[in-house]
Amino acid sequence: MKQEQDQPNVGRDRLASEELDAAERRSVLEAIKRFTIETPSWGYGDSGTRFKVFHWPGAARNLREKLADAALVHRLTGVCPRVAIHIPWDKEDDWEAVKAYAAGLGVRIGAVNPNLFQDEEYRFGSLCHPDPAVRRRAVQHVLECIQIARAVDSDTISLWLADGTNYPGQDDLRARKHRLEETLAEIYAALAPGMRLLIEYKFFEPAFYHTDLADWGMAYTLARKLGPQARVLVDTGHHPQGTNLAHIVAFLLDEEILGGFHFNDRRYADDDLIVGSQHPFELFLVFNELVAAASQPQAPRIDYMIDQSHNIEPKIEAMIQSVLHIQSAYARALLVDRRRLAEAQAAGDVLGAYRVLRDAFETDVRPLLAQAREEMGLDPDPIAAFRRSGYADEVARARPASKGGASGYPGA
Ligand code: PSV
Ligand code: MN
Ligand code: MN
Repeated sequence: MKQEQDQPNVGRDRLASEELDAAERRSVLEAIKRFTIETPSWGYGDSGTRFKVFHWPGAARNLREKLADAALVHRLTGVCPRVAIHIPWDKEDDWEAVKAYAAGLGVRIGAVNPNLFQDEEYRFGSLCHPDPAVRRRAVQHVLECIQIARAVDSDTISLWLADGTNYPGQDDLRARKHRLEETLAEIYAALAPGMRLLIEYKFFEPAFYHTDLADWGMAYTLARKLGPQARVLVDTGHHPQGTNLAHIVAFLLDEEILGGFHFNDRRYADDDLIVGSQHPFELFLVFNELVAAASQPQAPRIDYMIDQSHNIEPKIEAMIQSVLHIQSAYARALLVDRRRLAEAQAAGDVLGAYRVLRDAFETDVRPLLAQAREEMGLDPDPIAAFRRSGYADEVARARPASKGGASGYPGA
């Protein structure tokens, strides 16, 4: 087999002039500028673990404050124009006014997430509950979220279920599946034309014997049965240890059923730590699959959302840091030399192919990202700009601590 001859052990810097011509560099820069990330309202409020919710001085206490913080993240990064909301955490009476308020700040509402886990009635589940009256309540809540989405001009309902059981025999697993199919069909039928239903899965927590929507295969099956407006959402923290995320992403992309992401990182379980902070190479490999699929003629719509609830760290800065990590993984994936990769793959050059990925991963993309920001009229260093802005002190003064303000799952 042909081994690569011209690869010095020092690796190849993809940003070096002889590696990347001006047109390629320009197209990478433009892609970085176009790539947007949705931030979660619940990431701006106080949240914590089941042991303690630490108050962060100035943490947002209501939807308007969350939108204001999210708008700042957008102003500093230029790529976060949408904010996901959770209902009823973010419930308001006048959605027209919320829409106008958000627009005035330069952002808009993105995915609407129904809470199907916080009511007493949901002890044994929501859409899968054995009691039809509880299932009705859960369906009604999602239908209300569809109305809210319409009112704020959002086209996305993002559904995660806490449903499951804790003990063998607690409920009939197939009956629960049938109930879920029935309730989801009713929800799907109520979607507005063009609206998307993103189905998120998680293999454990808060239920521990079984979770009704445990993995991508179950989400895939339900989405396929429902129809083209249903898609699978991959939350990067919702898999057993050792799962190959890039493979799942490639598979779902190829089946044209991937609809979106909830980004976060973890070391043990659904830790909701800053995306890319623990496993940056894994995040890069996920983006490598996304970039490879984006060059296909029918590039799918994928919504890139952050789903993190910061416990001990400053919330706005953590959000900006998360955005920077995602951008850096994306930029590196854009730099993968796909021609050389294909050649190495065809030649059976296992380590040559690996090094093509590694070269992109090890390229320092910070100057490229700084250039993209400067071209967008932004400070090249959003963290420094945030720290200089005085916003953190300002909100710490203006927002006295509120008990049990915005909380995030779990345990808040
Ligand atoms: C559940 O763990 C989850 O990932 C869902 O996406 C919820 O919407 C979110 O966390 C709430 O924090
Ligand atoms: Mn999630
Ligand atoms: Mn989660």
